[in-house]
Amino acid sequence: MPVGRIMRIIGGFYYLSTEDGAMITAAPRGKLRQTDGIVVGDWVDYELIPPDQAVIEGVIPRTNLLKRPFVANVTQVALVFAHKNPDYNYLLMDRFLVMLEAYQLPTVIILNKSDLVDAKTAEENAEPYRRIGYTTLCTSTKNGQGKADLLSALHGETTTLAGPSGVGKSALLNMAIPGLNQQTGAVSAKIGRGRHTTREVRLIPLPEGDGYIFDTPGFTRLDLDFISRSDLAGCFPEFTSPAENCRFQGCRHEQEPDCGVKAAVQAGAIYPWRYEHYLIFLAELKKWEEQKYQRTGHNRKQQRS
Ligand SMILES: Nc1nc2c(ncn2[C@@H]2O[C@H](COP(=O)(O)OP(=O)(O)OP(=O)(O)O)[C@@H](O)[C@H]2O)c(=O)[nH]1
Ligand SMILES: [Mg+2]
Ligand SMILES: [Zn+2]
Repeated sequence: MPVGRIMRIIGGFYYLSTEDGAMITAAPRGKLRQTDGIVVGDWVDYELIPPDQAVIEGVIPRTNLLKRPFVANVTQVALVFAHKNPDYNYLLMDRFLVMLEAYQLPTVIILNKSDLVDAKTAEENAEPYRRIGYTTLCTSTKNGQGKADLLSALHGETTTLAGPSGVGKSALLNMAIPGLNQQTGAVSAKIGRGRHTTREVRLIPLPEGDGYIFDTPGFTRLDLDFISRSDLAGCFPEFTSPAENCRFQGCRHEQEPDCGVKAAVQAGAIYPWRYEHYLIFLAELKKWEEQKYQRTGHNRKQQRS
């Protein structure tokens, strides 16, 4: 049976790319539809209904399935932020990074709109993340800066873009892929945020079979409620080695004495703002866990009466 890849899902229609690169529309077999089990990025078995339609018979087991963005079979994530317009926001950036670390996929950071800041500011924005160990590119779709770096980062991978609305994800794809014409939308001057121009996930093949890339809708709100408090420190890669010096196993690097992470902050080996962001997320998770506990406790009481 032939195998194809799901490139878009629009209004219940599945757009499938065949082995020879043709695009056909497909419908899932009844029982597949019920399980709601087809995601952009899936490889599927299909039966061709000539000339250009297909019935999807089954989904080939995925290597992974991300929730936000909602995509399947990814090999790396490119996190896109803008140096300016919308304002560069370290806290939101770290929030995204924590989510991506939890996915355990290689992550590249792209700081776009370099044309809107001077070279020194761009470098100051990128430097900390390079030091932490992330490959960090500075790009501009207005003057072509970083295009070669971007292409080499995408080479051979199935990359998903992630990031807030309005940072230039779709514009970057238009820069990377000749002839592509993804819609882009101006950032609102009034609220300083993107307008959610990209509405659905789309998988796009790179030229010459060089890989794939997902364009995704931006999101600005991101709750980390799917991470447990004990896993949070593991989402800050630079905490790992200092945490080996903590006196207590399971140290949360909060109030505990003889904490290796706090010592590393004091010694200047961990950026104080990264540690502050860790504490902010930790407090949020605590609140989530308490709320969840109260809800389940409440349900139990209701059941008893
Ligand atoms: N100055 C400048 N503007 C850019 C650059 N890249 C994109 N833009 C502009 O930023 C705005 C948003 O770009 P989009 O590509 O639509 O942003 P997006 O991240 O795809 O946004 P959503 O689809 O809403 O998630 C558009 O007006 C682009 O023209 C850049 O490098 N420099
Ligand atoms: Mg877009
Ligand atoms: Zn500690």
